[in-house]
Amino acid sequence: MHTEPTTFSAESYFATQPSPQHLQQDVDKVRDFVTKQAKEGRSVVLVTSGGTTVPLELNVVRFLDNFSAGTRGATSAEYFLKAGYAVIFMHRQFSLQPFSRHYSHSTNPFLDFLDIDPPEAAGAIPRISVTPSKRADLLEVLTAYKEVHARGTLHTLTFVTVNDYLWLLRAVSKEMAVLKRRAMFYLAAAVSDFFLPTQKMSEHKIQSGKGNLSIEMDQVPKILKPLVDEWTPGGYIVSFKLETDQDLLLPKARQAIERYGHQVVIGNDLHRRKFEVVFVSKKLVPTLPPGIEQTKEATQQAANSFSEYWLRINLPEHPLPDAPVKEIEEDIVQELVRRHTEWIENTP
Ligand code: 9Z3
Repeated sequence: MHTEPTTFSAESYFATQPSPQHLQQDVDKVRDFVTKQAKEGRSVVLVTSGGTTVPLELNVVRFLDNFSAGTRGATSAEYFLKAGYAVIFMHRQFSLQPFSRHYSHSTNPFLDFLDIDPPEAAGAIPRISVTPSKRADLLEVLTAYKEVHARGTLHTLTFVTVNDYLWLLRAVSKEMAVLKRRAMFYLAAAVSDFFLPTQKMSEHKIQSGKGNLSIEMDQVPKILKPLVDEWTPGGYIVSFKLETDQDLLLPKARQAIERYGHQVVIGNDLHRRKFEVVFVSKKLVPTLPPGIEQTKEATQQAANSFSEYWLRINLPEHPLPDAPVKEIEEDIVQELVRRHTEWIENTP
């Protein structure tokens, strides 16, 4: 079936695509969380994490997915919490989460950490204990996890489809607008560029009898523009740009900054993302002392140039099984916290 592609603006998207069922309940909880954090004087970061799906049928059997395990988001959330931020962790259902990520089912199954001790008396229930070699690591993660829960600084939300993601992002960012400069957005989720509007979806499972399958998808509206201009003016916005062609990384990151006018794009190459990223931002036009005027050319040049900051870590080629491995997210978050703090202090 061939239908004309529709060009969706953010406005026409939300006017025509259905909102997720639990949106209002989710928003109410986010509002309570933001109010509490604002009262306690904390900065709040929205971390988005994991890939979005694009269902092909209304009774969904098949869907398109975006690559992301959720490592970047879950790991960064932990470092933001450590730095004193409150975190709204908006992630793809079943992708990695802060703290529990250390014991994910495939890489570090937690059942392998537990021992069954012999019962103390006949008929008694056997005790379960943690394997001695794993205790120190578990204690560290568990302590941080319990502290965060006691302070109430982590709030978790889930999405599955790109539609859930867009509705939630808009609603959460509007709630965060009250935080003004204390709100940070760390958009690490891998978001589909294409989607199938509900009006064009087949109700039932697409049948295979007709031979080839061709589907024409529409473009997901560029959501960063209204996020920057309308939903949360004043927030510090960091988006990620993922490429597989290293040569496209800088041009695409610069293009995003130019188009949306937000604070930072972090560019990462799919295969190098665990040890190398680049921060791209617009160069600030320097404020000159009173009485001194900058030439037109110099102002123009400064406004058109980008600052690029490469962040790299050395990863061991053959890491030892139990040796701690440096995580690049620690340095990414440290750099962002520094920039955000400076930005809060220096902007009127
Ligand atoms: C990223 O680039 C993330 O860093 C990764 C993290 C998805 C690579 P993992 O979860 O991977 O640790 O396995 N996220 C943003 C990807 C994205 O969809 N960006 C859009 C784009 O590139 C703009 S928002 O066009």
